[in-house]
Formats: sequence, C-alpha cells, structure tokens
Amino acid sequence: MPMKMGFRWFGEGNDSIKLADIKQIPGVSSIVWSLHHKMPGETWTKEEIAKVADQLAPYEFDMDVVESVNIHDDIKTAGPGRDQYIANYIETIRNLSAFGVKVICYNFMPIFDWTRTDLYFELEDGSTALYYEKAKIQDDPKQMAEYILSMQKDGMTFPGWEPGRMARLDELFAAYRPVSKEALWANLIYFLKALMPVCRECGIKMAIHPDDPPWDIFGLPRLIIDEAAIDRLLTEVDDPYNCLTLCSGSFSANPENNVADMVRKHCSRIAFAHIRNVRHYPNGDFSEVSHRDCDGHSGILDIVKAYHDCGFEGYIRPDHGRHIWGEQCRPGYGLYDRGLGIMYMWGIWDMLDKLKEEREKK
Ligand SMILES: [Mn+2]
Repeated sequence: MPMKMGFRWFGEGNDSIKLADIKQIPGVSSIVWSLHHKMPGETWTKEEIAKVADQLAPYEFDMDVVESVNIHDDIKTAGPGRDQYIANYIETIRNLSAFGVKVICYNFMPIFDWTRTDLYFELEDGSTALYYEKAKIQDDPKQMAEYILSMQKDGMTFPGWEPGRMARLDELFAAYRPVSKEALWANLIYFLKALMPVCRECGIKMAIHPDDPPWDIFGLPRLIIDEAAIDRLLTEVDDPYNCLTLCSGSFSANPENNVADMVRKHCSRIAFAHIRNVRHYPNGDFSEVSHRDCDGHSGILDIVKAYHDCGFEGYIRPDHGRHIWGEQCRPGYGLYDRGLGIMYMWGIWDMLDKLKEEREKK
C-alpha cells in the first residue's frame, strides 16, 4: 500500500475550488475536510458530517482525514469549561468514526493559529506567496490580527482566526497570562490522555500539527517546535493513537530543524504529512515557495525519500501553494500550485518505486 494523497478543501460555499477540479489531479483519493462554521468546543453532529459525506460520495473521495477540529481555549488554559469541552470533543470523535474518519489533525497553539505578515508576497517570477517578516511580530498582536482578518473575503473565514475570538484578544491574552509553557504542556497531556481510550475504540488517530512558525510569538508559549518536543509528546502519551501531522513547512521555518530526520525517527507515529517548501532569508524572515526542492530550503527530496524509505502508508497532502496564473483563491490554497506540488511528489515517489522494483529484480 502506498501513501494516500489528499487535498485540503474548505467546503461548498467556502472554497472557490470544485470537487470536480480536484478529481482531475492525478492520484488524489482523500479530501481533507472540516466543518469550518463550527466554533472551537462545539460538538460536530452526525447530520452535519453526513452533508459533507454526501458531497464527496459522487466523486469517490474518502473523508478519512479531518483537519481543524479546533480546541477550545478552556482546554488549553485549564479554564472552567475544560471537562465539558473535552466531553464535546469525545462526542465529535464518536460521530466522526461513524463516517469512517481515521485521522484528526489539530493543533495546540495559544490564541493564534498559523501566523504570517504578508499573504501576497511577490516572488521573483511574479507569483505571490505567504511571507513571515520577523521584525513585524514583536509587539502589537492586534495589528497582525487586523491584517489577517482584513484578508478574509466573501464570507470565507480562516481556520483558527475566528473573528469572534479575535474580537476578544484582550480577554484571551489575560486568560493565557498565567499559563506557562509547562502548564500548557500539562494541559495538552491531560487532553490527550482523556481522549486516548475513545480514539482506540473508534480507530481514530489524533495527529497534532506543529506550531507555525515554531517559536514563541507575542510572549505566548508554543510547544510543538522541534525534535525534543516531538519526543516529549510521543513519550508522555505513548499510544499508537497519539500521532503527528508532520508539517515540513512549519518545522523547517526554523533552519535548525531537520524534517527528514524527524520522518526517519518517527515514521510509525506520523499519521498525516504536510509537504511544503520554505525559503529562509538571513534576517530570519521566510517565504513560502514552490514544492520544487531547489526553490527553497526545506529539503523536499530528502523528506519525500525518507517517507518512501520507511514505507509510509499514511495520508499526505501538499500544504500551502503559491498564487499563480491569476488564480483568485484562499491564501495558500489555490488549485494550480498545489496541483503542481502533487505532481512533483508523485514524480519523486513513482521514481523511487521504480528504482526499488529494479533493485529487487536483481
Ligand atoms: Mn501544515
């Protein structure tokens, strides 16, 4: 069994891309989906999940991977609603399992999800991509939040950037003020330990996405940032259902992280792989670039080879792409560049398969 190729889709009315278009990208079998209208902490009902299942069925896509079942702030801060929100999460897991879901991708970032300072940074070929300017992420989180929210057009919202939550930034920062990095770790472990028995029963893996970028911002602690953090997470909850969404772009935003090494070390605990290429600038800024290895510094060839070498059978998807050929789309989530990314990955993978076959014949 080879890896399973997925494509993130934000749902009908919430994405400019049609399922029929995704169907024409070679080798895509999974739609990585979500219920983006749900607030963190709300239970996902079977009726709501069934609607998505009905949309995917005519195209024979599976719905095995859900991305963004977001975690309520009370779970992250050990606030008063923590146990109730964990109970809701467990109910969501049970409801998802009724539809064959196998992997939940989530993250444990405090207040802000993925963070960038420019969503349309122009690259030398005229395409645009997401960009992170280190100097801009120093003091004013509101300015950054306003910029990100101003980019949400046509009623589309960004996961993790719910306008309702962003309107309460002062309150959220106050809630997180007493939460040290160690306390945040304890809250993550508490959450996972509560979920594991249900995950085992339902056959659903919890696959944490690393913090993006992998360092503290605005004085908020961020946990899943490097190899040591992965070791800690997988050891403290040593359960085959406690897994990773290994995002190559998020980790490699820090040049010290070697993603291919992480793959080799933890392959059996990687349920879901995000493949994305990042280019570093000497001052610590980074931009996203095409998936082609030589366009950035993530080491895409090494990473994909590491997955192939360890016989990876999990789910994989291209992560953010550039905006090319005039496409109007969600930032980072156009059809064209992600389609190119998939073909690049298949190119590497198929060639590695062929070389392996030839070696075995000898
Ligand atoms: Mn990612």
